[in-house]
Amino acid sequence: LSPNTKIAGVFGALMNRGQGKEGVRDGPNAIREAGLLTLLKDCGISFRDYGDVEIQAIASDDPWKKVKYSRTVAGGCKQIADKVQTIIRENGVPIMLGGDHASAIGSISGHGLSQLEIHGIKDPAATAPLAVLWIDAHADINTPLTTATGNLHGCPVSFLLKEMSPYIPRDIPGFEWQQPCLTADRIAYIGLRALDPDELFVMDKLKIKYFPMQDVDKLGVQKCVELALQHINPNNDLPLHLSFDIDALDPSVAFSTGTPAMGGLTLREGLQIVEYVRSTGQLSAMDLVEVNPTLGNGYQRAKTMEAACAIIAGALGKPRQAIPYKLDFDLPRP
Ligand code: B3U
Ligand code: MN
Ligand code: MN
Repeated sequence: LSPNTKIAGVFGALMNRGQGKEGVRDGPNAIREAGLLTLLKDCGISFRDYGDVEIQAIASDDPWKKVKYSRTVAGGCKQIADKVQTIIRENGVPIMLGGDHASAIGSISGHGLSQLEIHGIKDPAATAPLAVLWIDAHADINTPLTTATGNLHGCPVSFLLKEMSPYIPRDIPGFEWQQPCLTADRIAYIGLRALDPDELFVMDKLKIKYFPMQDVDKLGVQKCVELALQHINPNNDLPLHLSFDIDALDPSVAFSTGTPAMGGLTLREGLQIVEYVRSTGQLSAMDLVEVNPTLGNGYQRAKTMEAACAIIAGALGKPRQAIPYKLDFDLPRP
């Protein structure tokens, strides 16, 4: 939160129709119950809780080809985009608690529209001055025509990229409001390890920068995040959107998520990423998604919530060694 006047605008996105496990709508409140807001407060991080974006279930929402619940997901994403714009207008840094990752169509579209507004760009189809760092086991770049599962949480990036618009059907119900706001050189990934072959094809074709787990092992996570940000934000002058899928973390620390994938980031690597992002001073919005408190046992649930809170707090400036001491603090004297 670079300019001191900005405060974190936390909100829940109760999106659960981008995939099949409905309990992900309980993610935001589980993260709050695990003490996120107290943790931020103890660290001196100013925030406001903007409450939840409820997703209206559309009664007749039959599949469009394979794609499930497009009207419900698209309508929810529109509400999320509006919420993000409101928070940014109030000089906040939106922190979206998810909810499944389809919600990022909303948060990033809203962030893009806000940046156009800030720069006085009238054309809503213009490319937004914005860079996106996507931390995930998955690339979420399937199209409505390539998705094998029909789950929209596996598709958000294809909706957001200009280069992908020829491959996105215009008649997919509900998405009439949505326009791609990013180019492929403004997004990078870290943590990948469970891509579909079509996704890898698209990423290579569009020359998207990505650091799968092999690269994290070879280069170290610090180098990966430096190179990723250098690529998407070479002058460090663009606002950054950090989209963090909790399944990027290894299931040993974040089991309570719909599609865990073995061999993921340690919590330390996750923290190193968000702390580096924070150090750029450019963090302008963040998603922490795919937390599903109905999955796993009590221990796994508690670990996942703790990890989610730590990742958010780290991105907002919580130092790892201790919560900060007050400037007027002194040791008690006998
Ligand atoms: N690529 C698969 C699986 C998946 C994507 N995102 C998650 N899982 N979390 C799909 O459904 O498109
Ligand atoms: Mn994801
Ligand atoms: Mn994922």
